[in-house]
Amino acid sequence: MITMDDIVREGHPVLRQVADEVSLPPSEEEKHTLTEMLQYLINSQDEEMAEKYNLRPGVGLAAPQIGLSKRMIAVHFTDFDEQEYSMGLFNPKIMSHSVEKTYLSTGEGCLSVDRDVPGYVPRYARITVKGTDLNGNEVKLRLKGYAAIVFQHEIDHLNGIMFYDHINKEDPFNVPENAKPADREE
Ligand code: 4LI
Ligand code: NI
Repeated sequence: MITMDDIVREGHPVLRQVADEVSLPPSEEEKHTLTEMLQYLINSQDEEMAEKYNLRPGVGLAAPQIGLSKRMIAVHFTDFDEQEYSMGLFNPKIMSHSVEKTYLSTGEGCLSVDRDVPGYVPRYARITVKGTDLNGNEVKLRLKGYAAIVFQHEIDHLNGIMFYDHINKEDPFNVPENAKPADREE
């Protein structure tokens, strides 16, 4: 079982590496690891499990965050419009994106970052993502709002990018051009 002890924190070089493509079909070990990543997210959102094992809640996790430089991400959340996303993806790729941007008015957090980094993180408002799921099926997702933000945050990890790299250094709460808040109350 993955716990916070397995989560690599900022400063570790793996978080700045461009992760390797997973050669398809993925190995049983790769599928097992991605399943465990997804299970971490599920456990972290379960109050009893989170308390018992000291899990910080998350909705997304990328393989570099457990020290593995491979293009694998897991997500587990319900979007504003009640759409559920609970999946592992190998080699996720943003095929296209909107010009319009969005951001969380609350800012973003990351399991690999043990501090609050205030500011708006500009993200594309709409993206199309392709990847391969845990069953080996190719999937194509059209995402907007919160879902688009979560996938972009996780895919960034595969390219060595941290959420705060996107925050305006001079004016962290400057509303990005072309942007509307994605907002969600939690
Ligand atoms: C408990 C049980 C307020 C502050 C609101 C908590 C179940 C921030 C938001 C959760 C913020 C769940 C989240 C992310 C933010 C903030 C991630 C709480 C878990 C909200 C997820 C990857 C950015 C994703 C919305 C500095 C660990 N997650 N909140 N950002 N939730 N969660 N991110 N922002 N301000 N990070 O962090 O999983 S994309 Cl579900
Ligand atoms: Ni992160």
